Amino acid sequence: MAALKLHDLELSGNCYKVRLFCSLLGLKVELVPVDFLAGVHKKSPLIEQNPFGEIPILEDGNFVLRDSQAILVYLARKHGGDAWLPTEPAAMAKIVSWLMVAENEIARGPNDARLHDKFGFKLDAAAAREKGTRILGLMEAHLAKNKWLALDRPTIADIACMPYVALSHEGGMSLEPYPSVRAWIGRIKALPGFITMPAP
Ligand SMILES: N[C@@H](CCC(=O)N[C@@H](CS)C(=O)NCC(=O)O)C(=O)O
Repeated sequence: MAALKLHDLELSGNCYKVRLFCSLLGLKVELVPVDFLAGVHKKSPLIEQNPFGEIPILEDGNFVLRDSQAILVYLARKHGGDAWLPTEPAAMAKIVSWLMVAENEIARGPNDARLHDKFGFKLDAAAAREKGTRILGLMEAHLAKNKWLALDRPTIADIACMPYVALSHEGGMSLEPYPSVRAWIGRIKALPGFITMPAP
């Protein structure tokens, strides 16, 4: 049995980034599907594991961790040495700056637009698409000059930011105007161990 257990939702980009990173690291992880529509993540026992009422939740033995970015940090440092999250101050800070983008601009942009369009969440879709357009433009400019987001190699910055950017079309935002962003997604897809998100 795998030591790692992930409380998971197939269509969640936040869960997918954890599944993807486990695969890139060659880690076995037991997936525990959460009945999201039934609100299982809002009830005991999951609500005790994550009082925020959200998934993903990772269990590593007795250690329980919420938040996809925090989970990437944990797995990178526990299993990846310096490859995906080095501790050299400048490198680490650059990576963290992109983890913040995943949680802020991307979450409130393409992710919110998708939640509205695909899952019927009551969100301001126009505002989400405006934020989405801004961050996609910023990423396009950055990736026109850089192969990867934070360092000259893939890091957890790329894994944290990619899923909801790649799913932008599900929130009514085409990636057509962003060739460097599309090329970057292609480079992530070419990494050994890459797995896709299941088709909806
Ligand atoms: N910051 C968290 C956000 C997690 C999150 O929003 N998860 C969604 C699923 S993708 C969720 O569980 N939402 C609770 C709900 O809408 O009831 C992370 O990165 O893991």
